[in-house]
Amino acid sequence: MTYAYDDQNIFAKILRGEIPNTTVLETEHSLAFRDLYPQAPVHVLVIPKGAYVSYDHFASEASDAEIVDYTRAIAEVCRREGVTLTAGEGFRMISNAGANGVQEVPHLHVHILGGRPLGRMLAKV
Ligand code: DGP
Repeated sequence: MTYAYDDQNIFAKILRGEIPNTTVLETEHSLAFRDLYPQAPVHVLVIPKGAYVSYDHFASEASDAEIVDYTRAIAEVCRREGVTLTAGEGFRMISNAGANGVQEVPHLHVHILGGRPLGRMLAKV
């Protein structure tokens, strides 16, 4: 079973320069930009430039270079946004996948949220 990637998703369009974004960081294999509908004072999305749907897709099929670049990009975004434990008050990372994860955009993205206390991880439903 292979992962199906839809290259018409909104983040693929951002990567192709078809839709504008507010970039926080760009590296060889990754792009970080501000979420259009921020849910906290800091709300940055970090995506790999490769065509990966979800974190498990990326973690199983990306090259070592892509994985290192992406992981370091996340650390650099945390540093630039002032939410690290060395300089700030912490953050939450979320990566939604598929229907149960309520993923709206089918290109891997990690949300980095911070700048205020974020409450418990999951609301009771
Ligand atoms: P998720 O549910 O995890 O797939 O979250 C998708 C996020 O993407 C959501 O927080 C809103 C954000 N988003 C949707 N469209 C755009 C867009 O065109 N630009 C930016 N910057 N963010 C977007």
